[in-house]
Amino acid sequence: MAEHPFVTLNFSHFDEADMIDRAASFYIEMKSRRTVRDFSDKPVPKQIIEHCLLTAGTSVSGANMQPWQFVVVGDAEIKRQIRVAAEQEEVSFYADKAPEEWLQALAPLGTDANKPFLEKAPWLIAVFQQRFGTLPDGTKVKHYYAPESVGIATGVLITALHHAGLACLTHTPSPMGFMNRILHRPKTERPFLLLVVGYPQEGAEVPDINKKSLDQIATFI
Ligand code: IYR
Repeated sequence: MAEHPFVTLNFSHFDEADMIDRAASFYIEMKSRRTVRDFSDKPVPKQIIEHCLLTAGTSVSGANMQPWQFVVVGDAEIKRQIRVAAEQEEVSFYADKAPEEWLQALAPLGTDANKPFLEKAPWLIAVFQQRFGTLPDGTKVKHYYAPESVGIATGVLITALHHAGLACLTHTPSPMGFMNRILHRPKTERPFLLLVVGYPQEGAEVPDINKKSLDQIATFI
């Protein structure tokens, strides 16, 4: 057996007409995703979250190092601690740290330092980026393209959650060092973001904002 074995690729081919339909209907499905800030406290089965995390784990990563760690919080007391710590950072962000230009950019979203969803939503998923990995023999290995890899995996996770029928919010309190402390993660893991996951509150409202057109986001040459 070769030292680094290869296996035959398992790839699904479709008719071109089917591919066009699949691409267009997936666009329609994803176009309905909105960032939600008003969550219901309705429980979400853990099994759904587990499958969405497995999907995130299929993501591409530098040298297949898979430099991510997802800490899923359903415990009310830990959620409370996260809310307290996040709101503390947010108060100083909105009152002192954020430049006027940033506050103006956020104005259409209607955000402020108050983050009740961190306690109300059934699940918080804290995403960590691992700077280093450890081989089975204990050797430390560098993770290549870790921020890119974790960003891609988080995008896949958000897509999987939406596909499963859940809403989420990408929350990025800054700085996020408290996540290591509260969730007992080592210093070698850098908090990447906090995903708030659940169902929207009945009658939830979202800002009336649009996505850029294809012409604005892509150029064919
Ligand atoms: N982290 C803050 C501010 C914030 C920043 C960006 I960029 C957003 O898109 C939304 C909010 C907060 O969560 O309120």
